[in-house]
Amino acid sequence: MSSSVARTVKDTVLGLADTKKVKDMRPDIVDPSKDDVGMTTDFGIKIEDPENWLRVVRDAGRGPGPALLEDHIGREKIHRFDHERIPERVVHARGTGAHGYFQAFENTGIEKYTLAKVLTDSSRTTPVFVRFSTVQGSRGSADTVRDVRGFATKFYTDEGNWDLVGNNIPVFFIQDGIQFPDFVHAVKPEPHNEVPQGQTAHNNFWDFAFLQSQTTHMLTWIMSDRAIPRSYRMMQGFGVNTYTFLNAAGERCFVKFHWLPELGVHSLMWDEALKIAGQDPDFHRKDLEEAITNGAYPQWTLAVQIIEERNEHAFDFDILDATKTWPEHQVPMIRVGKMVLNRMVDEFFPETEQVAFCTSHIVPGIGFSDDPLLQARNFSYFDTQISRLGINWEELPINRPVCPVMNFNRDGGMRHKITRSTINYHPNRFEQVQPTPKAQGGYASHRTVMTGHKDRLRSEKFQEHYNQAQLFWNSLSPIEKQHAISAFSFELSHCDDPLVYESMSARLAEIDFDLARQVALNVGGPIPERAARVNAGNTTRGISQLEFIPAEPTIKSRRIAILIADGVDATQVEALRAAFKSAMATTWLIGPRRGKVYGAGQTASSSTGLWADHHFEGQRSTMFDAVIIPDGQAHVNLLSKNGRAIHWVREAFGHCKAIGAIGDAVRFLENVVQLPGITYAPSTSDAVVNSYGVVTTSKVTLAGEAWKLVKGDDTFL
Ligand code: HDE
Repeated sequence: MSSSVARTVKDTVLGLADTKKVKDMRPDIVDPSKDDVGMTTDFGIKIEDPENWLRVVRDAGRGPGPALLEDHIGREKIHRFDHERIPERVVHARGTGAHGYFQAFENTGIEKYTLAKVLTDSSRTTPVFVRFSTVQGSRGSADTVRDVRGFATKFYTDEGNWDLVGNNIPVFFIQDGIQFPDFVHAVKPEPHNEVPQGQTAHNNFWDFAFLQSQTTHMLTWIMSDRAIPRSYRMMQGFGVNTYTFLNAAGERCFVKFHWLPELGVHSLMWDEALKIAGQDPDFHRKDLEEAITNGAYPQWTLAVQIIEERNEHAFDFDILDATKTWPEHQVPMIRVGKMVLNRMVDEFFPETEQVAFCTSHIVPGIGFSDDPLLQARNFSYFDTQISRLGINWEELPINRPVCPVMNFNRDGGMRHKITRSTINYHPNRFEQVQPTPKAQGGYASHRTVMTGHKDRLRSEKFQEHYNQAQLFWNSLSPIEKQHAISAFSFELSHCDDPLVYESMSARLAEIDFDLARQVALNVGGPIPERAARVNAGNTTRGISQLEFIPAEPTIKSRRIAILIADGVDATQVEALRAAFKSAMATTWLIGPRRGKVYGAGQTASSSTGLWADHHFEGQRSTMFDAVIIPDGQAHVNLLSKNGRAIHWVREAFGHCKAIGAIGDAVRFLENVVQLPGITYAPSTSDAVVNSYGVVTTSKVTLAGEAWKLVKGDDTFL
């Protein structure tokens, strides 16, 4: 009964999410809450007893004897269980996904470059499925580790599936796909002891990183705050590789894809990320689910950078080199559409685990470039799906296109489709299944003249590895630089081979003298006397997270804790909750115990009281974006004697969170918690201001959303 009620609510909330893809999958959905059949085996016979194996009963007094292999029902159950696991993804094993849609903006002018209808036709809504992931850790690893995040989008277009398989960082470690297995072996847990999990902080990774100086630019990104996002919803996404667009006139240009999050780009602090990894390893997974189920649908703008074919060689870097960005001051962004995620999956395994992306899945109007990393990816993704899911993986509900599929590919393990025809080849005497001419939508590769000789090499510009690492570094704000210095120091401290940490900290002098000196001091590397190369101080746009603060900061989907104890002003708490709810933030009452907490004048015997969602230990400050302490003399007295409550607020302060106090609670902050640098509002006001934000009874402003980018006070952690 209760589950069918929950189900109805979910469907209503997500009514808008009925995209063509969601409808396409509907026949495959079974719903036990609507079951009118009862329990059956996989071959459909009704089961009478699923709890007792078939046994030999010798006589009534002695109880049952041996279990019989004959029990086909018991055997089937065990067989199915024994084979539940499939290989996890060789990289990006840990992830979560959601459904949504993409819609092109009007009048973008993008048809000048591409004939891809998904990008040019603003009247269309294209269903999407997005899977976010970490890279290094296995399926059960924690969400908040320092790592690149995968951002893979499957567009179910009317012209076939387009998979934009990107990351939250615009460059990659290596330039040529032939090195991918070496890179992945080096980054993954070491082979002798399978350590460490969900971390790059080990000898083998930094050994490879040093020996392959092409990694340098990427290293600066993963040691920045980008590698510890606050939420998947607050990350940029990048296609990374260089693709091509083809327009109706047959002209080609080069393109890079970008996702810009509506909520801005925000990160955790490192101390916070470390703690959350233990306190709630599913933090990002739950965050996505919480936002979508509350109707705060995450949204991104798709933007492209375009370089016309004639300008391919006009830059001092090779535009096909995946370790380079196209700096925004040189190549501007064109915003082409928006993506909204508005529906969680019904079941994790058949959707999120079985979704399979392929960079080789492109639609007319989009093509590849000669980027050697992309070419290798085009081979690798299809190949890995065969070992993960079998050759018929494209028939699985989550993977199959929403447009017709018709060809003579046949058979193979686990074929689902049944084709009614005497013909399974082309050409055939009945002219069944004909190719489509380009003019009517057939995919045609760009006609390109090719001459050359076979060789294994990279172009000259691929040999330059430090310019953009330095550009990135220079473009960070001072506090972002401090965070990156700490990150390099943490990682290299975990390398115990001096050859590794000494050589790598010396390499940093190629980027910046100050960076190299501070890291060397921290980790015991050789202290450089001068920079290894001149730093002219060039900067570019689109690097510092400060640039991604939304013009109108919002607390939509933010988690706000209200600290309470007995004697709190319950009416005020209710008012706070209502105000935050109307701003689409979630509020959580944190008290001395989970259960009833009584406001001034309320008693256990009356039916009044507030329900605390968690006790102070149950959910730490790390789980929230802001904390507010309401008025109430007795409650403030109780909080003042509670070490955990005091630490709660101090830790929130250390993590640069907005903290608010009302009435008597101001005294708690001032005299007991003793936070430095706070301007206490006049006693008549209900607001408290600290350098990290403003909290009033109706509003939380997270210091212009730059709140994580000031240096936290370590002494409070
Ligand atoms: Fe991947 N990558 N990759 N990768 N990658 C995989 O495919 C590979 C690269 C990315 O949520 C695998 O289905 C090669 C860059 C994401 O299911 C595998 C090379 C970027 C995901 C594979 C790269 C990515 C993967 C493992 C270098 C950012 C998760 C499982 C030539 C643009 C997709 C799978 C999901 C997954 C190969 C480099 C992003 C083995 C050979 C660059 C987001 O095929």
